[in-house]
Amino acid sequence: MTNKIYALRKQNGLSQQELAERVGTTGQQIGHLESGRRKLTQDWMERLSVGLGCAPADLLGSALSTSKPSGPSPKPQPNPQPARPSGDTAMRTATIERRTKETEISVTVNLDGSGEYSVETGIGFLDHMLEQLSRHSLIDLTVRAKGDLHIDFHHTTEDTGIAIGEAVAQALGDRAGITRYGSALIPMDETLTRVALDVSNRPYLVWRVDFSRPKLGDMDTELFKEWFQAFAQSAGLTLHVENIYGENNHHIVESCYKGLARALRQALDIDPRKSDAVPSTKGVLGGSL
Ligand SMILES: [Mn+2]
Repeated sequence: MTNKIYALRKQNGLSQQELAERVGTTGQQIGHLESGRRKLTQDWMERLSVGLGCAPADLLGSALSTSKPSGPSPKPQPNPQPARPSGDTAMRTATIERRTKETEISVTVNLDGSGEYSVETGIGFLDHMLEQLSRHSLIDLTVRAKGDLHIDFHHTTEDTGIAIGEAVAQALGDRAGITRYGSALIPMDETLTRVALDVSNRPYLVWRVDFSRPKLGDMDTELFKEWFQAFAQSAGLTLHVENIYGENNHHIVESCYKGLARALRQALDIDPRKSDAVPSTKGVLGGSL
Protein backbone atom coordinates (compact mmCIF):
# COMPACT_ATOMS: atom_id res chain seq x y z
CA MET A 1 0.00 0.00 0.00
CA THR A 2 1.44 3.33 -0.98
CA ASN A 3 -0.71 5.62 1.11
CA LYS A 4 -2.38 5.74 4.52
CA ILE A 5 -6.02 6.12 3.51
CA TYR A 6 -6.89 2.61 4.65
CA ALA A 7 -5.08 2.96 8.01
CA LEU A 8 -6.65 6.36 8.72
CA ARG A 9 -10.09 5.15 7.69
CA LYS A 10 -9.81 2.19 10.08
CA GLN A 11 -8.65 4.52 12.86
CA ASN A 12 -11.80 6.54 12.27
CA GLY A 13 -13.91 3.37 12.32
CA LEU A 14 -15.33 4.16 8.87
CA SER A 15 -16.36 1.75 6.12
CA GLN A 16 -15.40 2.59 2.55
CA GLN A 17 -19.01 3.56 1.94
CA GLU A 18 -19.14 5.87 4.97
CA LEU A 19 -15.96 7.65 3.96
CA ALA A 20 -17.27 7.88 0.38
CA GLU A 21 -20.41 9.61 1.63
CA ARG A 22 -18.33 12.11 3.62
CA VAL A 23 -16.26 13.12 0.61
CA GLY A 24 -18.95 12.80 -2.05
CA THR A 25 -17.82 9.78 -4.04
CA THR A 26 -18.48 6.03 -4.23
CA GLY A 27 -17.11 3.24 -2.05
CA GLN A 28 -15.55 1.78 -5.17
CA GLN A 29 -13.50 4.95 -5.77
CA ILE A 30 -12.29 4.84 -2.18
CA GLY A 31 -11.16 1.25 -2.83
CA HIS A 32 -9.26 2.37 -5.92
CA LEU A 33 -7.61 5.21 -4.04
CA GLU A 34 -6.59 2.91 -1.19
CA SER A 35 -5.12 0.32 -3.51
CA GLY A 36 -3.29 2.90 -5.61
CA ARG A 37 -5.28 2.03 -8.74
CA ARG A 38 -6.51 5.61 -8.76
CA LYS A 39 -3.92 8.37 -8.44
CA LEU A 40 -4.01 10.30 -5.19
CA THR A 41 -4.10 13.81 -6.63
CA GLN A 42 -3.93 17.02 -4.59
CA ASP A 43 -7.68 17.40 -5.04
CA TRP A 44 -8.36 13.89 -3.68
CA MET A 45 -5.95 14.50 -0.78
CA GLU A 46 -7.81 17.62 0.22
CA ARG A 47 -11.23 15.96 0.00
CA LEU A 48 -10.10 12.84 1.87
CA SER A 49 -8.32 14.80 4.58
CA VAL A 50 -11.59 16.55 5.41
CA GLY A 51 -13.40 13.19 5.61
CA LEU A 52 -10.67 11.66 7.74
CA GLY A 53 -10.00 14.64 10.01
CA CYS A 54 -6.30 14.93 9.18
CA ALA A 55 -3.97 17.09 7.12
CA PRO A 56 -3.66 16.28 3.39
CA ALA A 57 0.02 15.35 3.79
CA ASP A 58 -0.89 12.76 6.44
CA LEU A 59 -2.37 10.61 3.68
CA LEU A 60 1.05 10.04 2.13
CA GLY A 61 3.61 7.52 3.25
CA SER A 62 3.37 3.86 4.09
CA ALA A 63 0.50 2.35 6.00
CA LEU A 64 0.57 1.82 9.75
CA SER A 65 2.92 4.68 10.56
CA THR A 66 2.26 5.83 14.09
CA SER A 67 3.43 9.44 13.66
CA LYS A 68 0.83 11.89 14.85
CA PRO A 69 -0.85 14.01 12.23
CA SER A 70 -0.41 17.74 12.73
CA GLY A 71 -4.10 18.53 12.29
CA PRO A 72 -6.94 17.41 14.53
CA SER A 73 -6.17 13.74 15.07
CA PRO A 74 -8.82 11.06 14.84
CA LYS A 75 -9.75 9.25 18.00
CA PRO A 76 -7.99 5.91 18.20
CA GLN A 77 -10.36 2.97 18.33
CA PRO A 78 -9.53 0.38 20.97
CA ASN A 79 -10.45 -2.64 18.82
CA PRO A 80 -11.05 -1.57 15.26
CA GLN A 81 -10.66 -5.08 13.81
CA PRO A 82 -12.25 -7.77 15.95
CA ALA A 83 -10.78 -11.17 15.21
CA ARG A 84 -12.93 -14.04 14.01
CA PRO A 85 -14.92 -15.58 16.84
CA SER A 86 -13.17 -18.93 17.24
CA GLY A 87 -9.75 -19.51 18.69
CA ASP A 88 -8.44 -20.31 15.23
CA THR A 89 -6.23 -17.49 14.03
CA ALA A 90 -5.95 -18.63 10.40
CA MET A 91 -7.05 -15.95 7.96
CA ARG A 92 -9.82 -17.10 5.69
CA THR A 93 -8.56 -15.23 2.64
CA ALA A 94 -7.50 -16.22 -0.85
CA THR A 95 -6.40 -14.70 -4.12
CA ILE A 96 -7.03 -16.39 -7.45
CA GLU A 97 -5.46 -15.40 -10.75
CA ARG A 98 -7.17 -16.98 -13.72
CA ARG A 99 -5.97 -16.45 -17.28
CA THR A 100 -7.36 -18.01 -20.45
CA LYS A 101 -7.50 -16.91 -24.08
CA GLU A 102 -10.95 -15.51 -23.29
CA THR A 103 -10.51 -13.79 -19.94
CA GLU A 104 -7.97 -12.54 -17.42
CA ILE A 105 -9.38 -12.41 -13.92
CA SER A 106 -8.01 -11.76 -10.48
CA VAL A 107 -10.12 -12.18 -7.37
CA THR A 108 -9.34 -11.65 -3.71
CA VAL A 109 -11.75 -12.62 -0.93
CA ASN A 110 -11.74 -12.28 2.82
CA LEU A 111 -14.54 -14.41 4.26
CA ASP A 112 -14.29 -12.60 7.60
CA GLY A 113 -14.50 -9.15 6.08
CA SER A 114 -16.99 -6.35 6.44
CA GLY A 115 -18.49 -6.30 2.95
CA GLU A 116 -15.97 -3.98 1.33
CA TYR A 117 -15.66 -4.35 -2.39
CA SER A 118 -13.87 -3.11 -5.44
CA VAL A 119 -15.31 -4.73 -8.57
CA GLU A 120 -14.47 -4.05 -12.21
CA THR A 121 -15.57 -6.63 -14.76
CA GLY A 122 -16.30 -4.31 -17.66
CA ILE A 123 -19.99 -5.25 -17.34
CA GLY A 124 -21.83 -2.62 -15.35
CA PHE A 125 -24.76 -4.76 -14.33
CA LEU A 126 -22.55 -7.65 -13.22
CA ASP A 127 -20.46 -5.23 -11.13
CA HIS A 128 -23.68 -4.08 -9.46
CA MET A 129 -24.62 -7.70 -8.61
CA LEU A 130 -21.15 -8.63 -7.30
CA GLU A 131 -21.15 -5.54 -5.12
CA GLN A 132 -24.45 -6.70 -3.63
CA LEU A 133 -22.94 -10.13 -3.06
CA SER A 134 -20.06 -8.62 -1.09
CA ARG A 135 -22.13 -6.07 0.80
CA HIS A 136 -24.70 -8.59 2.03
CA SER A 137 -22.39 -11.55 2.66
CA LEU A 138 -19.81 -9.33 4.42
CA ILE A 139 -17.18 -11.06 2.28
CA ASP A 140 -14.57 -8.48 1.22
CA LEU A 141 -14.30 -8.86 -2.52
CA THR A 142 -11.90 -7.48 -5.10
CA VAL A 143 -12.50 -8.47 -8.71
CA ARG A 144 -10.62 -7.36 -11.82
CA ALA A 145 -11.76 -9.00 -15.03
CA LYS A 146 -10.73 -8.31 -18.60
CA GLY A 147 -12.72 -10.43 -20.99
CA ASP A 148 -13.58 -10.73 -24.66
CA LEU A 149 -16.59 -8.45 -24.32
CA HIS A 150 -16.38 -7.65 -28.04
CA ILE A 151 -17.74 -11.18 -28.61
CA ASP A 152 -20.35 -11.17 -25.86
CA PHE A 153 -20.55 -11.24 -22.05
CA HIS A 154 -20.69 -15.01 -21.72
CA HIS A 155 -17.04 -15.83 -21.00
CA THR A 156 -16.52 -12.95 -18.62
CA THR A 157 -19.69 -13.73 -16.66
CA GLU A 158 -18.99 -17.44 -16.36
CA ASP A 159 -15.28 -17.09 -15.62
CA THR A 160 -15.94 -14.47 -12.95
CA GLY A 161 -18.26 -16.97 -11.26
CA ILE A 162 -15.58 -19.65 -11.50
CA ALA A 163 -12.83 -17.42 -10.09
CA ILE A 164 -14.88 -16.08 -7.17
CA GLY A 165 -16.01 -19.63 -6.36
CA GLU A 166 -12.43 -20.88 -6.45
CA ALA A 167 -11.34 -18.09 -4.14
CA VAL A 168 -14.12 -18.94 -1.66
CA ALA A 169 -13.22 -22.65 -1.78
CA GLN A 170 -9.54 -21.92 -1.23
CA ALA A 171 -10.26 -19.53 1.64
CA LEU A 172 -12.46 -22.19 3.26
CA GLY A 173 -9.66 -24.77 3.29
CA ASP A 174 -10.89 -27.97 4.96
CA ARG A 175 -14.20 -26.24 5.81
CA ALA A 176 -13.68 -26.94 9.50
CA GLY A 177 -15.77 -24.93 11.94
CA ILE A 178 -18.32 -23.59 9.49
CA THR A 179 -22.08 -23.59 10.09
CA ARG A 180 -22.37 -25.27 6.65
CA TYR A 181 -26.06 -24.59 5.88
CA GLY A 182 -27.61 -21.24 5.10
CA SER A 183 -30.85 -19.92 3.68
CA ALA A 184 -32.52 -16.62 2.99
CA LEU A 185 -35.87 -15.27 1.93
CA ILE A 186 -35.38 -11.94 0.19
CA PRO A 187 -38.19 -9.53 -0.71
CA MET A 188 -37.56 -6.65 -3.11
CA ASP A 189 -40.75 -4.68 -3.64
CA GLU A 190 -43.06 -7.08 -5.58
CA THR A 191 -40.43 -9.84 -5.78
CA LEU A 192 -39.72 -12.69 -3.37
CA THR A 193 -36.79 -15.08 -3.76
CA ARG A 194 -35.64 -18.02 -1.67
CA VAL A 195 -32.06 -19.27 -1.57
CA ALA A 196 -30.86 -22.32 0.33
CA LEU A 197 -27.37 -23.72 0.25
CA ASP A 198 -25.07 -26.35 1.69
CA VAL A 199 -21.32 -25.74 1.64
CA SER A 200 -21.07 -29.45 1.00
CA ASN A 201 -18.31 -29.76 -1.58
CA ARG A 202 -21.03 -31.45 -3.68
CA PRO A 203 -21.68 -28.94 -6.45
CA TYR A 204 -25.28 -28.82 -7.60
CA LEU A 205 -27.45 -25.97 -8.82
CA VAL A 206 -31.24 -25.85 -8.79
CA TRP A 207 -32.29 -22.70 -10.66
CA ARG A 208 -35.98 -21.88 -10.75
CA VAL A 209 -35.77 -18.35 -12.04
CA ASP A 210 -37.45 -17.02 -15.18
CA PHE A 211 -37.02 -13.64 -16.77
CA SER A 212 -39.56 -11.87 -18.97
CA ARG A 213 -36.94 -9.70 -20.68
CA PRO A 214 -33.91 -10.90 -22.68
CA LYS A 215 -31.57 -8.19 -21.36
CA LEU A 216 -30.82 -6.08 -18.30
CA GLY A 217 -28.59 -3.18 -19.25
CA ASP A 218 -26.36 -4.73 -21.88
CA MET A 219 -26.40 -8.10 -20.17
CA ASP A 220 -28.34 -11.14 -21.39
CA THR A 221 -30.56 -12.38 -18.57
CA GLU A 222 -29.80 -16.01 -19.51
CA LEU A 223 -26.23 -15.42 -18.31
CA PHE A 224 -27.23 -15.23 -14.65
CA LYS A 225 -27.86 -18.96 -14.53
CA GLU A 226 -24.40 -19.44 -16.04
CA TRP A 227 -22.85 -17.34 -13.29
CA PHE A 228 -24.65 -19.22 -10.49
CA GLN A 229 -23.78 -22.59 -12.07
CA ALA A 230 -20.11 -21.64 -12.34
CA PHE A 231 -20.01 -20.30 -8.79
CA ALA A 232 -21.76 -23.34 -7.26
CA GLN A 233 -19.44 -25.67 -9.15
CA SER A 234 -16.16 -24.04 -8.21
CA ALA A 235 -17.09 -23.09 -4.63
CA GLY A 236 -18.42 -26.61 -4.00
CA LEU A 237 -21.96 -25.60 -3.06
CA THR A 238 -25.29 -27.33 -3.28
CA LEU A 239 -27.23 -24.21 -4.23
CA HIS A 240 -30.97 -23.85 -4.69
CA VAL A 241 -32.31 -20.56 -6.00
CA GLU A 242 -36.02 -20.03 -6.51
CA ASN A 243 -37.84 -16.88 -7.47
CA ILE A 244 -41.20 -17.47 -5.80
CA TYR A 245 -42.84 -14.51 -7.51
CA GLY A 246 -41.87 -11.19 -9.06
CA GLU A 247 -42.29 -9.03 -12.13
CA ASN A 248 -39.39 -6.61 -12.37
CA ASN A 249 -36.39 -8.39 -13.89
CA HIS A 250 -33.86 -6.19 -12.08
CA HIS A 251 -35.51 -7.05 -8.75
CA ILE A 252 -35.64 -10.74 -9.62
CA VAL A 253 -31.93 -11.09 -10.33
CA GLU A 254 -30.83 -8.75 -7.57
CA SER A 255 -32.87 -10.72 -5.02
CA CYS A 256 -31.04 -13.88 -6.19
CA TYR A 257 -27.63 -12.32 -5.50
CA LYS A 258 -28.75 -10.87 -2.18
CA GLY A 259 -30.23 -14.23 -1.19
CA LEU A 260 -26.99 -15.97 -2.09
CA ALA A 261 -25.10 -13.38 -0.05
CA ARG A 262 -27.26 -13.75 3.03
CA ALA A 263 -27.27 -17.55 2.88
CA LEU A 264 -23.48 -17.60 2.45
CA ARG A 265 -23.02 -15.29 5.39
CA GLN A 266 -24.89 -17.77 7.57
CA ALA A 267 -23.28 -20.91 6.18
CA LEU A 268 -19.69 -19.63 6.22
CA ASP A 269 -19.89 -18.28 9.73
CA ILE A 270 -17.86 -20.14 12.31
CA ASP A 271 -20.18 -22.21 14.49
CA PRO A 272 -19.18 -21.17 18.01
CA ARG A 273 -20.29 -24.52 19.45
CA LYS A 274 -18.21 -26.59 17.04
CA SER A 275 -15.47 -24.32 15.77
CA ASP A 276 -12.78 -26.97 15.47
CA ALA A 277 -14.73 -29.73 13.71
CA VAL A 278 -15.68 -30.42 10.11
CA PRO A 279 -19.51 -30.35 10.14
CA SER A 280 -20.08 -33.80 8.63
CA THR A 281 -20.51 -37.26 10.14
CA LYS A 282 -18.08 -38.37 7.41
CA GLY A 283 -15.51 -36.06 8.94
CA VAL A 284 -14.62 -34.66 5.51
CA LEU A 285 -16.01 -31.78 3.46
CA GLY A 286 -12.83 -30.27 2.09
CA GLY A 287 -10.42 -31.22 -0.60
CA SER A 288 -9.80 -29.67 -3.92
CA LEU A 289 -12.44 -29.96 -6.60
MN1 LIG B 1 -30.24 -2.69 -8.15
